[in-house]
Amino acid sequence: MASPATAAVHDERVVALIGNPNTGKSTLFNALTGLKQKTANYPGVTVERHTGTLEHDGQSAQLVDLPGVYSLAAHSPDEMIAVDVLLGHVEDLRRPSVIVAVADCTNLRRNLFLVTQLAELGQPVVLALNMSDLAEREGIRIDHAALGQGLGVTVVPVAAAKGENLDKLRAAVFEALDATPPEHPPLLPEVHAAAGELWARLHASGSHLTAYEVERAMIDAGGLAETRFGYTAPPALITELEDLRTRLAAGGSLAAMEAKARYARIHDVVDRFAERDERAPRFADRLDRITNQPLIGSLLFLLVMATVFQAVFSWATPMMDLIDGAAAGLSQSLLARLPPGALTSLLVDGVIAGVGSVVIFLPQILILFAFIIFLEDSGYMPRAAFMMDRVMRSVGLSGQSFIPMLSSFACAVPGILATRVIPEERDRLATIFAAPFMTCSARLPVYALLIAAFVPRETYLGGLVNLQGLVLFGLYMLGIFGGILTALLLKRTVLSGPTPTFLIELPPYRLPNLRTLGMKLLARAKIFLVRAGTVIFTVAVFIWALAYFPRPEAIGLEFAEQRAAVTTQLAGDELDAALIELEELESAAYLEQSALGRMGQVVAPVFRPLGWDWKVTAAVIASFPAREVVIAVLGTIYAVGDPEANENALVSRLRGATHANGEPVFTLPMVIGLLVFYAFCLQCLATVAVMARETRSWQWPVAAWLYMTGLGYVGALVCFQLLG
Ligand SMILES: Nc1nc2c(ncn2[C@@H]2O[C@H](COP(=O)(O)OP(=O)(O)OP(=O)(O)O)[C@@H](O)[C@H]2O)c(=O)[nH]1
Ligand SMILES: [Mg+2]
Repeated sequence: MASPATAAVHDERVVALIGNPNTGKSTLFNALTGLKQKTANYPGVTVERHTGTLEHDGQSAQLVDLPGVYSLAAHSPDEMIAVDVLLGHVEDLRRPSVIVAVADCTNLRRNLFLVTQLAELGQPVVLALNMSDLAEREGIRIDHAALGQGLGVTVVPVAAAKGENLDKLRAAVFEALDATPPEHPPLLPEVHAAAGELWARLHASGSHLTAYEVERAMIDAGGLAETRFGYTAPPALITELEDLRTRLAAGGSLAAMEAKARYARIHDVVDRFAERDERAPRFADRLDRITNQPLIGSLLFLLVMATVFQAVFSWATPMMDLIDGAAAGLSQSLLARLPPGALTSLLVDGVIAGVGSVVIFLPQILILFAFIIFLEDSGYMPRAAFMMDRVMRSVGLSGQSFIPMLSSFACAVPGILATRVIPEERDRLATIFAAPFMTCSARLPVYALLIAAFVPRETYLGGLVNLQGLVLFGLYMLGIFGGILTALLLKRTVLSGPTPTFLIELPPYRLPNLRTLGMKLLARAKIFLVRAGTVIFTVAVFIWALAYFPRPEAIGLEFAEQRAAVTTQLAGDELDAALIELEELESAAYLEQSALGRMGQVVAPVFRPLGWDWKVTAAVIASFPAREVVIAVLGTIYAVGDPEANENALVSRLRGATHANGEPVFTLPMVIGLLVFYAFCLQCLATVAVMARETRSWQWPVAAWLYMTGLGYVGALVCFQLLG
């Protein structure tokens, strides 16, 4: 029973974007559809398929962005996705009617390996020669029409990052939709003929594999196609495939024969229709040589990291003061205009104090992301991974685990998705476990708040290094060590296996495009603010209600009596001081009797050994779904408990918080313990969910949650008890 709407979606023709990794497929996808898939200057950024709509002259088609592949012989999960989409093996997506092959024109010969394979699939191919803006600088000249003729495809030069020539590409794609592709003579005629015969018999036995897949199964020994063949073919045909392969390869391998024949054809075409000047080594090449030296590279890496943390504190302050001032001004004017009562408290203590205390961290988050985006787009990421390969090897992993871990500094969710490029399941699981230890951008506000409140603002080396930045750096290191040691533990026990090899193509260094950087930052700011306006807003209001109600009448009556008593006994300044103290005591009494207060006091004993009072306990527990919520909750709890709501920022409220006996709650050992707790604990529902999806189990995420929460508790306990 398909409704007209779903029928329309099914009928829409599919256009697939495919090419080598890092050739700009996602950049092109974004430019053509207006969507915002992640792009960066290293291979393996896209690991899933994404769909959008391609429109031209009133026509439309479904455009699919795919993970990069070097050839149609798939080995890792992300490559399998790409090949399956091309062959039409995905349930809710028709087989592509047109293939848009994206190639980097500065690396033509290697890119054409895949392109010539694609041309043999039988669908029309449009070759988008991307990065054409760099061609001139690199001394490259291509005769596009002739190249297209030679390859049997339509060639359109484009510059996806600059949006150049996209209309021509659109026109070529829609023209190809209705065209019949030219015939391509088989590259290895004998193999092709043998595969055709084998397929005819396989088909008769009821298998749905295509002749092309049988040919690939024959050529790519040990690849995905052979595995598939093994699933569907009767044993006699499996033996026959192996016999045919041995006979046709004549002592070598069919894959090598294919490569030789293919490259001969490619060289022939490229030699005739493309030219490249000899060029002097560019600045980027020289930079590459320097940064790839182990010692200089490592020092540079540390320097880059240290700069980020300095910047997070020193550059953000003016902006943060501005937001802080605006929030304070807003609460003051509300307090002055509205009568005291539940509504005023909701707005001032719930919304402004709760959401405001999170929003204030926007500048710091943006500075962090500006650095991350710069590192990703410049091409530094895979180099860092390459350098860390040795370190990772010592724990049984390799540099391939490092990029997912670095991505987790933004957020563990894309970090865990990025592990799809890891072929071996054991290594992938160990990396998935390590990823949530990396300090994500949601931990940053928590660290920044506690550091700003309890670490003195001291600078050394003439203002070059500040203590707060140093402590933040230490916390990031703590996360890295926690993650790496966890991976080591796993690789030595349940996930033991050989250390993987690591191969990654180093992209050229590029100066990131300012417009792209700005757009990505804007997208980040939007994500952060939308989160503050929805999830955090809801939690803040909910927690405010729990902290505000019920309000027993007895408390009001008791304090009214006391107020009357002091008014008769005291006068002048003494009276004012006494009244203020009474007001504070009254707020505290209400808070303690509130629903939140009572619940907090029930759970508090569990966390008392860590030096936490019930308010901290309540805030930490409320932040299990999303860790940055702790700030909103602390903001609300301390605002409800503090009648001077107008000018006390959360930082000074935390400094003044005391236990019932008058001792300060936030002592240094307690704060260090709390920081360690946040460094280790898995307080993120989204991460747990993505772990479940990617491991296709509940055991792994549950184990990770118990392990990380336990580690956080013990870490905080040890800090408080040993340092206290
Ligand atoms: N100079 C220049 N850079 C480009 C162009 N198109 C893309 N880039 C850059 O190339 C890098 C790779 O772009 P992506 O779109 O992530 O590449 P991809 O092919 O999707 O990569 P994977 O998903 O890893 O396979 C990014 O840093 C882009 O900014 C272009 O036309 N000119
Ligand atoms: Mg991509």
